[in-house]
Amino acid sequence: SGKEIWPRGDENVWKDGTRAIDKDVPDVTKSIINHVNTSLARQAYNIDDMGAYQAVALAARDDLLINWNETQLNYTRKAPKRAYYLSLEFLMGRTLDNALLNLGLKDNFTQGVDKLGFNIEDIIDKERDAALGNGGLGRLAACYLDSSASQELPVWGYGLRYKYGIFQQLIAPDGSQLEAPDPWLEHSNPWELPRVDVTIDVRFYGHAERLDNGKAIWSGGQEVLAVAYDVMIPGYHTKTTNNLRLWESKPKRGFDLNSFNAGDYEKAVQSSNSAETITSVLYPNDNTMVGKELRLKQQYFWTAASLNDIMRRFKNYGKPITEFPEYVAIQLNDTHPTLAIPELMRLLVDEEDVPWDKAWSIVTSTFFFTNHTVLPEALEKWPVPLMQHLLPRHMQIIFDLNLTFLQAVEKKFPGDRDRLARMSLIQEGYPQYVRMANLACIGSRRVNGVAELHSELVKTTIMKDFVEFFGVSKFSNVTNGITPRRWLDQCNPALSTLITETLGCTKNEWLKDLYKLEGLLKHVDDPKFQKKWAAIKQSNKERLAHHVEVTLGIKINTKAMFDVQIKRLHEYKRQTLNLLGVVHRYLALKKMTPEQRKKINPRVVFFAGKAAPGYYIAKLTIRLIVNVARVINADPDTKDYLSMFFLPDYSVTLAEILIPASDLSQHISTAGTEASGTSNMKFCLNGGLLLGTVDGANIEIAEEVGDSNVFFFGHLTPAVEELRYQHTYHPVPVEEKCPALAAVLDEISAGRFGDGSVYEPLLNTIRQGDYYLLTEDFDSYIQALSMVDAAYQDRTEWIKKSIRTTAKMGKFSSDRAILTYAEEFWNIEACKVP
Ligand code: T68
Repeated sequence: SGKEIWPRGDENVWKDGTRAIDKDVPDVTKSIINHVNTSLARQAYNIDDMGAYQAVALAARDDLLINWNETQLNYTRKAPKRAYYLSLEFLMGRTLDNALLNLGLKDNFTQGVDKLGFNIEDIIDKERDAALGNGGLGRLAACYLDSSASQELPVWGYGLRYKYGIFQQLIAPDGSQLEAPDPWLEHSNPWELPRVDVTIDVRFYGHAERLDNGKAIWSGGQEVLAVAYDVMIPGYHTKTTNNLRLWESKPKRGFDLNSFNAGDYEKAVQSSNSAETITSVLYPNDNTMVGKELRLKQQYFWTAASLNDIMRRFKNYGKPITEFPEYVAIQLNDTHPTLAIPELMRLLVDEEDVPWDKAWSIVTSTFFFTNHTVLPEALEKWPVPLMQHLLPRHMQIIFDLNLTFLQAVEKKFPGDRDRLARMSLIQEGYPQYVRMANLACIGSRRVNGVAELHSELVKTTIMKDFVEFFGVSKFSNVTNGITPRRWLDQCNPALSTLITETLGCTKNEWLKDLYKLEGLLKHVDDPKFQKKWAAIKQSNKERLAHHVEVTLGIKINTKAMFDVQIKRLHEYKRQTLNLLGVVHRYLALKKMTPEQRKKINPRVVFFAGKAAPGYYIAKLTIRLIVNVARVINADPDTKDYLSMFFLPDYSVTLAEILIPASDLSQHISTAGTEASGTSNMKFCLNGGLLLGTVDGANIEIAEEVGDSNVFFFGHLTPAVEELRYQHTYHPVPVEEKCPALAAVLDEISAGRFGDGSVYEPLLNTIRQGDYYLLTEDFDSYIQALSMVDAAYQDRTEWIKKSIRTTAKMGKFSSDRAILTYAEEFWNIEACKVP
């Protein structure tokens, strides 16, 4: 297999011209100056930090591109099996620092930039985050791309090039969240490569006319153009530089010339506007389904463009279509790309003339499906009338698949009508709905959850019937991971250096085999090592305090314990529990004498996170956090012992400052609701201790570090269902169930933190129904917080716990996770660039 590819003209001239250079410092400065002069048309006397950032980025990009080209050529030549990661979200954050570290050029660039009169950290700080994601799901996709490239795996990402990423969060004077657009492409983006020659036609609406043998012709409607933008994904210390292809929507034929010529200019641009709208904005919801037509359009636009592109590349291999699954594996990141399943059926049956049953066997050998949540409100379902209108051919295919599938279910479980109704791809009613998880499941070779507990819950709840039908071996677990390059080496360089010195291997070695961190264990009891460890944490806390002082104008006591909860605002994540815990602590402090207070260890509690713009209770939670913080931080009796901050506009970049600075982080979802969590891993990797419920990946973290190094509290998953039943059918007032919590709620209602009536809807979620069981977990939460306090008193013991925690994080490298996908699901191998 594989292809011989020859250049035009003299091969040696070509080779010579494209030879990659290991840039030394003079090469770096030359390259930067060249970009200042030519790409930016500026000169030494009129270049500012922003201009310098652009020139430095272009200089780094040159190296990425040479590697990227070689990598892609190598894939074309060797024609390996490839995997594609389809995700509507890639939460990349900044690129420059990561690119320089991966290229091994950070030191030379630091020196070069210095010679030109700039500071590398200031330049790095000019870059805007690429925030094309909401939270964990999108950041996971970004970590997986880093690991794929670092492990030299032939993996491409496919997503959308949103013009606006996740909204910017502002805090209004009354404390509530305001949203502003995120026009991240305003200053041009050096990390993307427009591929105006790579385009795909995508059809919407129109009609589908059935022919013989299950085939059909889909015609009419609207055609939109998908244009490719390629983003380079460098591996760590390897030539392999993979591709993330993002699609932008464009009108197919400029504007409508007929209307234009008739003088109706407005109508002439209307269709072009509606085409461009498709990729204009990322939907800002996390763990909830919002059934908007434009969102479904995004999903189809992206899956159709990606699949056509994949098919075209496969055809270049020159293999028979039946071998498609031997060369292509496609991972579906949640149900968002599920339309890829009927789309591949359409391509095979309608366009490639493959018989229906053969097509289905190709499809079900190609796709793999990752589920990220068992929350009912997040499970995607689309109204049949909407899908019929937008995608008439796909609706036919789904109905046809459903018929055959239900016949097979009936055969295996004769007469079980309830089972048929549950398993059907269609939920009956007015209107009917298409159940995307059911479709993703039957169309995929394997289905996986993202942590052990979550994968068990997938099998026993939402996919129970499917386990009984397909057998349990179709369902498995791949615990999430994080890239230690960004989440340790890049965000915590001092700790990275100390680890390298201590382990006695190169940085490259432990960053690519994170289990090597266990080597730190022999140094746990070494006082000199402990001191260095503690000093790094301290300086990271000072860096955070400095950042808060510069951005918010507030001074922070860096001797206090830094206690951090940063994640999307969601009732199931229970930021409210944390907040109410802080109020409880505040009230207790107020009751103490000054002498008693002096014995208390000061604590600073940080919150950050965005709320979906339409999520009323989540937004109210932010407002209450901000207003409680104002009162607490201004109280002269207590402010030396307790303060609290809500840091606006949480982002990957803010996380990179917060995570290395945390002594303690909170992951306190109601048991059974957080599929995995990944920031828990990031905090622990940076030596922060974990306070959490027995949920998601917290459980596996505790298994690794040992129960004595984490703080667990709260009810376990099996109890949750029964407790909810009790709350619904035999409710007990909060005053009886949990007096300590009732007292806190009463203080808020009484107006201690501003007009209490504003917060009644939030407080009532606890007083009535209490779906997320705060009243059940509050007492044990407060108890866990006291244990944290006690543990922090013995600082040496705390530092030892911190070292042990980092040392046991090997399992949570995204390299381990991606290699599991590669070996157990995709059946692909590393494809090294010679
Ligand atoms: C998260 N899910 C899980 N969803 O909540 C988290 N949802 O436990 C897990 O660690 C992470 O995925 C990675 O597996 C999300 O982040 C979304 O962002 C989302 C976006 C759109 C629609 C639904």
